[in-house]
Amino acid sequence: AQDCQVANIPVMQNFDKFRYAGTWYAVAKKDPVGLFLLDNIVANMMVDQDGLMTATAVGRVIILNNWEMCANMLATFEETPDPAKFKMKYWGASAVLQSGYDDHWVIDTDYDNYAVHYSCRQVDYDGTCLDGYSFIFSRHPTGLRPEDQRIVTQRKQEICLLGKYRRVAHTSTLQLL
Ligand code: AZE
Repeated sequence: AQDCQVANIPVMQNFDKFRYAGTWYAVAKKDPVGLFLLDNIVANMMVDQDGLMTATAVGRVIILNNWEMCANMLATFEETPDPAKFKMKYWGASAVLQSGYDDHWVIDTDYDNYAVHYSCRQVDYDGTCLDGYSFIFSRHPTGLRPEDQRIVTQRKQEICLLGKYRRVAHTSTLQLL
């Protein structure tokens, strides 16, 4: 989808939510407008016996008047006709945190090393994304393996976000998950 139409963005084929389960470290992110997770972002995806996908996520945030805190987030996922495209209902363990209902698309993953996530919050009149966010996840807190970097760069380009990412630091001395 080099035309950058949200509707044409290619997602993971034959997505397997059971293999997607487990811990993912955000190694890079493209921010949306407004408040967002800053760093030390770790997501833990789960699938229960009924096949319902849920997640927890943590990350450092700064809310209101420069108040820094660890965001403990929870999410449930609704399936759509495309197995790689979910609707994510999410909320904070604390009421001061953000809650919402976002797309959660899996663009690509090998399940064992990397995953490229995408969420467009607002589609523009021309069909491109006006406001959205994306995470590059790794199974390894140390980052992506060199052999995965090439694939991830290709995917960033296909979702029209090449050059829009910041690295996500993992510097917390706390065990987050
Ligand atoms: C995500 C995947 C796993 C579950 C969740 C995710 C997203 C969380 C946020 C949290 C924002 C919090 C803010 C607090 C002030 C995609 C990592 C819930 C977007 C801004």
